[in-house]
Amino acid sequence: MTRRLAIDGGMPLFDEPRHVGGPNIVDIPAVLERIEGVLRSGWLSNRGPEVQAFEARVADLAGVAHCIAVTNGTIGLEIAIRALGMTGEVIVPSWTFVATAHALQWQQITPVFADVDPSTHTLDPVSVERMITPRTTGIIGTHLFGRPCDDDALRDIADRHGLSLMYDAAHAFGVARGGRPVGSLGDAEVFSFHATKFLNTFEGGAVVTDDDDLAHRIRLMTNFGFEGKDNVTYVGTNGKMNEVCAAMGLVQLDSIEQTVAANYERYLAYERGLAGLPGVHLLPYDDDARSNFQYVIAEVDDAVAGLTRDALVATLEAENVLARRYFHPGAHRMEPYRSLQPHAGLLLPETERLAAATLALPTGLTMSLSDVDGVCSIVADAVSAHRAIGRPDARLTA
Ligand code: T4K
Repeated sequence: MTRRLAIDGGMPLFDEPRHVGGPNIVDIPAVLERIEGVLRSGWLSNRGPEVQAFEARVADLAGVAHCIAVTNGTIGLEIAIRALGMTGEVIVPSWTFVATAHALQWQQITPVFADVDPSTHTLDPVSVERMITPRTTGIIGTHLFGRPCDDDALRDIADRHGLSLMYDAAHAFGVARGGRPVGSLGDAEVFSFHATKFLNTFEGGAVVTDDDDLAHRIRLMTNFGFEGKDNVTYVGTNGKMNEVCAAMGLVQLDSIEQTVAANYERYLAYERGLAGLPGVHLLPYDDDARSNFQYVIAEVDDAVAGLTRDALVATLEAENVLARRYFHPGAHRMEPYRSLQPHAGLLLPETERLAAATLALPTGLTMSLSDVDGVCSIVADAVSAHRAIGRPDARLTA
């Protein structure tokens, strides 16, 4: 017997909101202790011992020689783009968080949007190659939702056309592709350690690379261009991570295996709970890739499910489940790109389709397994209620 959904006047299944992006924090006492040590040390910023230790561990996990810890992923993208000498046009997905495109536009570089492969939600190499013009200087792929880009194909394109290849790895810390850790794939890669990410340092990020000269430039740019106490050799900004964030990161690094295990358990619970549901399926994880399982992404085929993605999100919201329509409507439909490139969508059929069909479901340490079961039951009830009526948006328009 189907429960009366909250959107139809029933009681919400959850009293308190269940969020996408709830922070993963395994050991709060250890965080507090380490932060107290920083506060007592008298050294709070400017690449102190915590940042240096954090950088060494991130570089090691990413399988690269250099890590430069930064204030957030967006600053990391901006600095890496500049340090790589990208100008003119750079090819990026539209199917990503808008920061990927903004990091280019912010420095008067045109983001040219390429389409994605729907099986991974990452750049489609065929579409990338089509977008290359004489003004193209680089490619930035996003390892979206922790799914690594097709690095072999993108590297081949970049090499043949003499382009820089960089990755927005905001979602992919701890991920590996065919045994190679994310971080070691592009000329440079950028992690985000925002509160909502797999590894969080409150706010934070890192640029990682194997290239000694590039790392040197990035480090200078992150600290106003200072090379020594009063010697400025480069135009720079202030992108430095502080000691408290690094302390948080160091404690969090100790528990990444636990976080992966918890995420994986929740992913499997969603897989079980949604199995066989008509028109709703999860974006699978590639068996060949090591993952952090940080994102549970569902796609709704409204013709089969009997309800649209938006109707499902509204149904969940009424039950206090705050799923997100990441990354609707696609960067090309956000300003300033919508005005500057009004026809971009014509070449992005998969992006347009995914933008209408995809939602992120709450997972991570703030969600219990029974919470996950509850979310699955709401989805199942919503699908059966809508299929019974046969009108995809019935409850939104009622
Ligand atoms: N590239 C990609 C592919 C990215 O996804 C991001 C960031 C970046 C680059 C840039 O990295 P950073 O510069 O941020 O380091 C959030 C985050 O602010 C953003 O970091 C993240 N991507 C993006 C996917 O999500 P919003 O606008 O969705 O944030 P908000 O406030 O709506 O929160 C998202 C969810 O998380 C909500 O359900 C509430 C929950 N939440 C959030 C915070 C801050 C918590 O439960 N606790 C918290 O402390 O952008």
